[in-house]
Amino acid sequence: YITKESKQAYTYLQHLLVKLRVNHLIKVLVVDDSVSAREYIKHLLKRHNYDVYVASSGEEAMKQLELHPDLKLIITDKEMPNMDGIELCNKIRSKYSKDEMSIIGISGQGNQSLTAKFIKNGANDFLTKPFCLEEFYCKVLQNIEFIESLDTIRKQANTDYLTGLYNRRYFFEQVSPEIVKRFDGSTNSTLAMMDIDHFKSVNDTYGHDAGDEILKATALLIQQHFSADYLAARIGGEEFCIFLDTLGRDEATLLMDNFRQEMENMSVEVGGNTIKCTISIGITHCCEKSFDGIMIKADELLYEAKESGRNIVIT
Ligand code: GH3
Ligand code: MG
Ligand code: MG
Ligand code: MG
Ligand code: MG
Repeated sequence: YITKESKQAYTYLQHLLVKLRVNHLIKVLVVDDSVSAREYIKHLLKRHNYDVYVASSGEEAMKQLELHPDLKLIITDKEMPNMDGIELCNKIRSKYSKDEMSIIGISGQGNQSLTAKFIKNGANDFLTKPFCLEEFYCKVLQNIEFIESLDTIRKQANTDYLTGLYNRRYFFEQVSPEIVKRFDGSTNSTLAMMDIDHFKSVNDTYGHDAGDEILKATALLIQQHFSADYLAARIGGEEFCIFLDTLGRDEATLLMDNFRQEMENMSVEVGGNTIKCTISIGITHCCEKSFDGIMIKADELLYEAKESGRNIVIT
């Protein structure tokens, strides 16, 4: 039974619980050659429910990083035998940039230029021992939030707002080099370019909002139809690309044709209307040398599909 006051407290607790649960997913690595220092920092982080990993040397830290490339924060001591904290920062930065993983350097008092040295070598922040707990937690949170907001921005920049699929920019900038590599003929690779048929008339008949609903439904159908090992992007208004990497030529073609059929069977209810659409598909299989070559080939086949009456897969 919740009164008005207790409701506020309840909301606050809920909010807190969400925060605590989220922290469980945030990986933090503590690097210190001293067991007591390591365990103390681990204990502090555990109190805030972070997912904590430890390393007693720079070498061990690098191994942990390989096992957990999704670490959000590394807190490292300065003085350590073999590889010190500064060298470790350098090593980490040769693999992981400042905007995907934060580093906080820790050292005892006495060396004023150490802060700058840590930052110059790739640390995001610095703590001097002995530090007060409030400062510790503030810096940990701030540096994690920095990485998380960049993750969010990156995700938004790569995602098509309407459908939630990858967008054209991600597909052309990030995925294209990978596609070219896979298209070397040694593996089965398929690139399908698809375009909804007579989509302009959907907009003209039922309105632009109804058209948007069709695009969303198409994206959902893609996500349901292709289970694993596929990449889907909306590369234009009503144009989509699917990259398949594990199926042979015939299997991939069949899968695409099944999708075409599902699209034909799909009905979308918008504002009292039942709207149906078909889709035309052009498929390139392996052995094109460049990304442009792959895309031009798929586009030509899509054009052929349109010319031969639409609602068809051409390979
Ligand atoms: P075809 O079978 O030859 O592909 O004909 P089509 O009408 O689908 O092709 P056309 O290129 O003439 O028209 C595509 C239409 O898609 C025109 C454009 O207004 C619409 N469109 C592009 N982006 C969006 C969008 O985000 N939402 C909506 N609702 N419509 C869009
Ligand atoms: Mg030490
Ligand atoms: Mg089009
Ligand atoms: Mg067109
Ligand atoms: Mg079209």
